[in-house]
Parts: sequence; structure tokens; C-alpha cells
Amino acid sequence: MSDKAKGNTEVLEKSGLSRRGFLGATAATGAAVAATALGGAVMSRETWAAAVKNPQSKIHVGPGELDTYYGFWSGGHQGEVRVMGVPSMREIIRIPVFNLDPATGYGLTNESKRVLGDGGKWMIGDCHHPHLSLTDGKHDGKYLFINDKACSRVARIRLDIMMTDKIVTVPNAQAVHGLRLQKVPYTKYVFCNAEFIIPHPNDGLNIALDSEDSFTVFNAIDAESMEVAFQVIVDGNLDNCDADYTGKYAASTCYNSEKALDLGGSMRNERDWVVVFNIPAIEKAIKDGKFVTLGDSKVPVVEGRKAKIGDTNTTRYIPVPKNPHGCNMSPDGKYFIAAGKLSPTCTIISTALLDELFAGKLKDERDVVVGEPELGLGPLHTTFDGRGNAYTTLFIDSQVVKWNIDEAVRFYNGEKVNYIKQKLDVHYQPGHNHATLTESSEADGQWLVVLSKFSKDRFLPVGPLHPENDQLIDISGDEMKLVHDGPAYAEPHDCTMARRDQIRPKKIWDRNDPYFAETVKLAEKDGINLETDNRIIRDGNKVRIYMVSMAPSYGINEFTVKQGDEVTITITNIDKIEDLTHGFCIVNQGVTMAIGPQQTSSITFKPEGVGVFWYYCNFFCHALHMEMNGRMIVEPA
Ligand code: RUQ
Ligand code: CUA
Ligand code: CA
Repeated sequence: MSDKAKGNTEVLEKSGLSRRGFLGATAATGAAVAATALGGAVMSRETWAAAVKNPQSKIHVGPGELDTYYGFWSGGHQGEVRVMGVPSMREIIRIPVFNLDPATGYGLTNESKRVLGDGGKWMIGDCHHPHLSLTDGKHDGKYLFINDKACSRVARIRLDIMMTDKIVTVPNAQAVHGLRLQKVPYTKYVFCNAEFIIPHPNDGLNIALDSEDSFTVFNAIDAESMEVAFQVIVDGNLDNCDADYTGKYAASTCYNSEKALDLGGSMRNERDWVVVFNIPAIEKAIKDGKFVTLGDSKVPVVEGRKAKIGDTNTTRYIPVPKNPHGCNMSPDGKYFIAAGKLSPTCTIISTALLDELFAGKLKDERDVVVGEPELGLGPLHTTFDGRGNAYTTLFIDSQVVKWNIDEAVRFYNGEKVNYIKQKLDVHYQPGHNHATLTESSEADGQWLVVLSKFSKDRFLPVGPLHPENDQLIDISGDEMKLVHDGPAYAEPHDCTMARRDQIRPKKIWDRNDPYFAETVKLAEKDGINLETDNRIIRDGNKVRIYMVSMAPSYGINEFTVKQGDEVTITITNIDKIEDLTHGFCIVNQGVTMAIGPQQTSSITFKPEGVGVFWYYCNFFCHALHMEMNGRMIVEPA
């Protein structure tokens, strides 16, 4: 510790204002409260009893009570993920993914830049589809994956620390849109669609999009290594996708079978299709060497176009009505359901018939269709309650329709049954909807979130740009009941929910966490013990500053560099108290980062200008938080 820093700490010890003296009591009380809350019931018995009588009261999660479900919301073109509590619909925290986040320094710190890689040059993203990893069809609490349509990427969030830890840019592709996970036996692959058709190579010389060399690809990303495992060339384009409960099949919708370049053209065909991918057949084709590579990428690319698959048997194309959108697997594993969008129908595809389809035992691809219920105008996405009912959003009708799947199948077979159970107005123009645990075999039919694209008159006016409206609907009874309007900033496309016992985040960092392991390695090279050392190392025009932080002071409260130096500041927060995060912000330098308890964070920059620049802690950490500061002195060169 520098003399000045030592001085600081001594003053505090003497004054009795040290961290322990000051925060100890409150921290202990806080821990006790948290322990009770976590060990005890989620809602009190009285709350639940009242809730049964009045569904509205069920969403009231009182002070000190915890929500029953974690919700993970995509942040749309804000490029992040938002963690919500359901049913309270309170936003608990945000996880930066593709966006710059000044609160945590994501996009600025060396640790986050390692995660972002080359893609970090664009701190934007367009997230649509957040999905939680599974083992045996149940959420395992390990990862959340999300797409970035804007820069063709896929990110992984570690749920134990709720931070993005890996990002891959998908090669040979533009606009990664639909994304879903292999559910069985576990999430080995992240399946995702590249939406737009591009020429290969896309070198500016060959720009005809109707040629054989223009196509898009279906992708499988290895969930552990986050490398693209394979790509499959398809006819048409790709929109949304899902995976089945055997681990064998994935399916994607295609709205542009026409390969059209304008709106009219993409609506020309009465039917587009759902393409079904035979994962073992694709893996076999790769093993047999039946693949190519494109451009600089080493990813094996397998042929999946109808006229070109030969005996590889990688795909099948199932005609479905006009410009389908959502593709959803029912939690019983029986059906892929494609939403019609321009057709008022959903198409029910039986997974039980897919083996026969691929074995060539069916006369027609349409033979796997076992139902095509008429639901209303503009069906976009379907979700499930685990009791045999499906809930489909109707964009044009501004409704959610609840319908019974088996009855719709019976109707298709000629039986006179009314499969429509209820239509509920939502506000307005819904896109995705999502029921609790619906993507797992444990779909429990408690809550339905409907992500309405327009909010119009539902909130206080805020100018021309309106929030979206995420509506919460109680689906635990026979009837859907709308219970809550939730404004959301542009723009969650989709969300996913898990029971709170399925997500197990850490409370403080583990010193061995891989998130900052590289930074620890670099410090070791400098002979630094991050937990105790406060030192300045000059290495040519590179200056490395190592310090600890402990409320309410930094290990170094003044250091000097020269104009033109490249400065790296590495701070280790040696506080061990839950919730005690420090910040580090240098005024007028664009430098800011968070350091959680037991975390090491680092940031590299070239100071601008000369003179004295104060730095300070920007997380309120202590009664003497305002006093937690220091100075960087930049001497003229
Ligand atoms: S899509 S609103 Cu980006 Cu999920 Cu359907
Ligand atoms: Cu440390 Cu405020
Ligand atoms: Ca079309």
C-alpha cells in the first residue's frame, strides 16, 4: 500500500469509521433478512389465499417478498438482457451483452473486451431470442443464449454471475434471427437461423441474389466452446426455429421461399415452408466428409437444399401457408407449431411422423401436418400451458387466442369440435408471448407474458417514441385474466421464464473465476499479488497500476503518468461483503468500471490532456463513499 493509501486507512481505523465498524452491523442484519427470505416461502400463505380469490392480488409481491419466477427479457436493439421478477414484473437488473454499459464498464474493461472480441468495435446489437440451457428437457440454470440480428452474433450469459462470457460472430451469414436450444439430452447445440440471403463469396463482384451461389444458412453453435459446429445451406430464407424433445430434429420457418427482393415478391407464393433439420444426418454427412467450407471460415457447411441433399437426408421442406413466422415446440414433444402470419392459421406438424418422412415412407411432405386450425388474423407466436392448450398471438386482431391442440387435430380429421377456448384482447399488436416454463417439459401454465409492440394509450404519454407493453396474464384457471401492464424500452422481442429454484447465482465473486483469469495471469507476470499489492509498474510508455479497493478507499490515492502513456488500471475489490460493489471513474477521461466484491477489473486507456484528474467511486458503498477518491496526475511529455 502506498504511504498515502496507508495513511487513509489509518485515519479511518482511528476514527472508527473503517468498513467493518461502519458496515458490519447493517451487513449482518441484511444477511439475516436475506437468509430468511430465501429459506422461507416465496409468498406468504395469506397472500396466496387472497390470490386465489383475486387474481390481481397474486401479482402483488409485497416488500421483502421474492418473486416466484425469474424472467429473462431480450432488450431488443438496446442490445442487452433484462432480468425480471415474475409475477411482480419488476426489472431486477440488466445484463449488458452487445451494448456499452457505463454502470459496469462493460465494453470498456479489458475483461469485457475479451468477451466482445472483434465485435466490440460496434457497441450495438439487436437481441430477439433469449433462451435458457436445458438438461433432459428441463432448465439447468447454466446459461442463457441470445442472438444479435444487427451484427450476426450469438452471446452466452453465465447464469451464476449473470454476465456475458462468450460471443461468437457467425461467419457466412447476415442477421442471426431465430434461436433455440437443443433440449435433449442436453444443450449441446445452440440452433440459430441466418435470415438474409447473401452471395457466396460476398465480394462485391457477384451480387445476383437469385443465383445458385446466393443462399442463407442454418447454424449449430457448440454451447460449451461457442464455436460454430456446422452450417446447413437452405432454400429460401430463415425466420424462427425450435428443437424437439428427442434431440434429433430442429425446424425453422421460411417466409421468403420466393427469394424475392421486395415485399410483393415475398408474398407471391400461397405457401412457404417449414424446413426440418435432421441433426444426426447432418453430423453423419460431416463425418463422411460431405461438406464444404466457405471463404476464410473453417466451419463445415453441409448441403440442405432440396435438389442437392442427395442421400445425405439432411432436410425436408414442409409446405405451410404464406409467410409463416413463429416456430414452437409443444412441451409434450408432440408438435412443431408454425404460425401463419399472413394466413389466419397455425400449422401443426407431428414430430412422431418425422422419422417416416426422412425414411421416405410418406407420399407427401404435407403428410406430417396433423392440424391447421383457423385462429384469427396475424398469428405470430405460440406458447403452451402444459395442459394441452396453446396460446397464439394475433398481431392484427390484437388478441391472444387460447386453443386446444388435440381438439384442433381432431377437427382436422373431420370431427366437429370447437378447439377455440378463449380470445382475449391485448394492448396492442402482440408479437411473442411466453408462458412459464413453456420451453421445457415442465411447462406449468401459471403465467403468460404477452409482448405487445404498441402501447398507445396505456401509459403516461412520453413523446412520439412509446414504450412496448409487456402484459401479464394469469392462465392458471380456465380463463385467461389480464392482470398487469408493463412498459418496456425498445424493444423486447421475446422473453423466457424459469422457476426461481432453477437459477442459482453467486453472491460474491470467486477469486478463481475465469471471467478475470486472464487479468490475474497478467498480474502474476508483473509479480503482483492482486489481493494485497498496491503498485505502479512502468514498462516503456506502458504504465500498469495495481491497487485494491476496500470501502471507503482505494489502495492508491495518487499516481503520476506522462502524456502519451498507455495506462492500465487493475483494481481488486477485497471487500467480502455481499452487495458491496465499488466503482472507479476518472473524471474527464471516459474511464469507468465496476468492481464487485472479490472481483478484479481492469481498464486500459490513453489519458487525454495534462494536469490533475480526480478519480472516484461511483457505487454508493459506504457512509464515506463521497470521500472514496484519488488523483491521476498527467505530466506533460
Ligand atoms: S421474432 S415478433 Cu424476432 Cu421473435 Cu416474432
Ligand atoms: Cu466505493 Cu463508493
Ligand atoms: Ca412468402
